[in-house]
Amino acid sequence: MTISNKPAPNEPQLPQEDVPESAVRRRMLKAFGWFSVAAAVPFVSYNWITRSPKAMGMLKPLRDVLNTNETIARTYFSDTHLVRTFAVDDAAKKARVNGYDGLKSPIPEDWKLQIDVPGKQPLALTIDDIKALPKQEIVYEFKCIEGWSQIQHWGGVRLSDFLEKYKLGTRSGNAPSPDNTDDLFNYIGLETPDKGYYVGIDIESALHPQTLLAYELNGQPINSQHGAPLRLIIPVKYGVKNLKRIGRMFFADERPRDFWAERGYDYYVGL
Ligand SMILES: Nc1nc2c(c(=O)[nH]1)N[C@H]1C(S)=C(S)[C@@H](COP(=O)(O)O)O[C@H]1N2
Ligand SMILES: [Mo]
Repeated sequence: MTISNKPAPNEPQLPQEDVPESAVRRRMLKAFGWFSVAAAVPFVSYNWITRSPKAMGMLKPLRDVLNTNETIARTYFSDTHLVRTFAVDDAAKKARVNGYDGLKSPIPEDWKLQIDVPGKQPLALTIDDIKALPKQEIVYEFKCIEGWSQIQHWGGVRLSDFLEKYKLGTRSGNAPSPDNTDDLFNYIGLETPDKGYYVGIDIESALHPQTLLAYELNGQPINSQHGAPLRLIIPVKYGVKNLKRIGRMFFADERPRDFWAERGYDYYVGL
């Protein structure tokens, strides 16, 4: 390479070969082509935004941007965003009770966790099936959007262990895997047996390592007010998402209906 081939500092960094004139012109035309594309982008996107169907009262592309913010707030299978935990002795001896929707009828005597599996027979699991999985305990600050919080001690199984064991939450029917997050449904829906209370949980928060299917409070089986026989404990969310007395679980890409979101609260309600 000779000195004369080196471009001056403020010249475009063209390849160091001999370029015939016609090729230079072609490059300039190409560059101009890209420039016009770039210049047209604002007009095209403006048209695209204003012509798109409205979704949830917002223009869809704008709503998608907001959903992307949600995505940023989530971390797939991450162990690095754990909520603060406490010693068992720090837990309130008597946990506060709040919310009776879906709990007004007696617990069905033949209670089983019903799970809809797309394209397959539904599963019906007993509490013993759930207790057969490794037990996990957590002591953390439970927070209700109404303004109170309390350190509570819950026990159960990791929802992620459960989904892995029963190969749930994926389109393929394989166990959820961090290597194939495209295979995951976007949401898990949960409802009480009488469908009086229901929540939708984004799959990332569902798979969070501190999210439990809980059957114990302070080392004792959960009582009916707190959600016997099985409830969701999801420390990365406010209390509203911690559905008591789970009757049915299902998977969906669209947001499952959500009791408090329908009444004006944020759907995501993450901490
Ligand atoms: N089935 C059911 N689950 C529910 C509710 C409810 O009304 N019904 N209330 C939610 C709210 S707002 C809170 S703060 C917590 C309270 O749980 P706790 O009663 O165990 O304290 O449950 C959540 N789960
Ligand atoms: Mo709450």
